[in-house]
Order: sequence, then C-alpha cells, then structure tokens
Amino acid sequence: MSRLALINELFGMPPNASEHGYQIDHIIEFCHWFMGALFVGWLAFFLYCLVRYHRSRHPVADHEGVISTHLEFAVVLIEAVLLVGFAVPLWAKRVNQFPETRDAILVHAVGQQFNWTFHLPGPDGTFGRRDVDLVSNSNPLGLDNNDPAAKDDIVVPGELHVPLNRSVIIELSSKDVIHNFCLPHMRIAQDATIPGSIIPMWFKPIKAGTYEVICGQLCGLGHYSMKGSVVVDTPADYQAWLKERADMAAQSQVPPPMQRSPGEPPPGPSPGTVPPPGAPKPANQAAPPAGNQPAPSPSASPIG
Ligand SMILES: [Cu+2]
Repeated sequence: MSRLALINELFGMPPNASEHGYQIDHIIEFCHWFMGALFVGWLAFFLYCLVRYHRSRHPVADHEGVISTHLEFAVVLIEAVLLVGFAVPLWAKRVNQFPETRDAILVHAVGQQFNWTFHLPGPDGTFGRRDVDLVSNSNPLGLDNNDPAAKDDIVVPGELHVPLNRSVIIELSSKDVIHNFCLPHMRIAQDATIPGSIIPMWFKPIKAGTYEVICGQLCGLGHYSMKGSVVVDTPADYQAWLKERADMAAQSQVPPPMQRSPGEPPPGPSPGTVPPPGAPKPANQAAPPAGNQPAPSPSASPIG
C-alpha cells in the first residue's frame, strides 16, 4: 500500500478504483497536510504572540505588525496556487475532456425517489425514444416500444455492469428532485438536476469488483436507501452479462404501446415521499381504518 493510499484510508476514504482517482486522492492528501501545517503554525504563532506581546511589555497595541502581514500573504498565495493551479485544472479536465464515444460505454442513469435505473442501448447501439407520458410502474423510463430502436434496449434497476479498463460515460437525469450519482470508489459524483435535462459524467474503472453507488444529495425521507451498485467486470464477463440482459429484454417485450394497463395504479409518490400540502389522498388511503384498529404500517423501505 502506498503512503498516499494509507493516509486516505486513515481519512476513511475507500480504496480508489478509477484511472483519474489518484489525482483526486493526491489533492485531498496535499490539502490535509497543508491544513495540518497551518494549524500547527498558527497555534505556535498565537502562543508566541501571547508571550512576546504581553500587555506588561506593550501597553499600547501596534496595528502595523509586519510578520503577520507577510504570513497571511503567504497563506493566501499558497491557497490561491492550490485552487487555481491544481483544483480548477483538475475539475476542468473532468468536465471538458470526455473520451470519444466510440471508445466508451454510454449509459443513461435515471434517479428517482429512491432508486437508480440504468438504460443501455442494447445490441443495436441506439437508445430508444423515451416519453414522459409513457412512464408507468412497469415502464419506469417511459420507453416507447413503438420505436424500433427501443425494442432491444436494456433497462436494469439498481445494478450496472461495466467493463474493466474502458471509459464509461453516464448521462444522468432525474425524474423528480435533485439526486447525486456518487461513486466513492471511482472518486466521482455528479448532481442529477432539473427533470428532462441530461448531465454527463465519466470515469474509467481500473479494478474489477462491485462498488457502491449512493445518492449524494439529501433527496427525501428514503434518501438513505437510495443505493445501487456498479460491477466492474472483465470484458468477457461484461459481454456475457450484456447478452443475458439483452435476451431478457427481448423476452420481456410487452405488447406496444407500453402504457398503463387497466387497473395498474398511476405512478404516484414512492413510499416515504411527503406529498405536497393539499395534495389529494390516494384512493386506498382515503378512508380511515374502522374502529380503534391501528392503521396498517407502511410497507418496508424501497430497495435502492
Ligand atoms: Cu436521491
């Protein structure tokens, strides 16, 4: 284990599994050492001043201190170098230098209270059309099954597989509130904001394994359960998974159009969602339980 990995582990960070992650680790480590040095330095300076400039020796304050002015300037300079010289270029590289789409895996990730759903284009390599009017409990992404490109699309809840050593571009969107697609092991996180907008992020996994996806924005009562996973497979395992999901997608094709079937409840708020004030109560909760029977307990937490 390198010294860098050790100190980050002491800070509680999970081991890095992405190509660019060491750069993030490096700047986090440098910032912590720098802040530690500042803490010790300022504390020593404070103690020195208490003794050196005691009131018994200096009854009148001197507001033109030369040492502190130089020290403060030096600290501001170092912090400016950290921000402008390291942090901003690193951020700019992440948001400006995307890999070529022909070399990368392109996936759509959709957040909603309180789970993640992944959408892959299937064997034809083209994403099918999605329409918000087609969203239902059985069609969470509103995939238009009349679109030929949608017929082989793969929709997986919660668990995404990606190949090792290949860039992954994730286009994020949200169906309700602001979520954040956070992959701590990959040292990457991105907000999924305004419904309808698509926000891209990318990373390149360099270690096979199963890694946790969490929601990095407090998005409601079930936020804690909004988890998923990214499984980094060898290329052969990834192709096998892709084929399996494509076969399942082909078998599970429901007759078009994929609209709500009679009797299927409309897509309402998930368990744990607080409805807005004045919102009508769902029909099955309109009537209070008879007598002194306690109300039925809400269903278990949704699986993220
Ligand atoms: Cu969330």
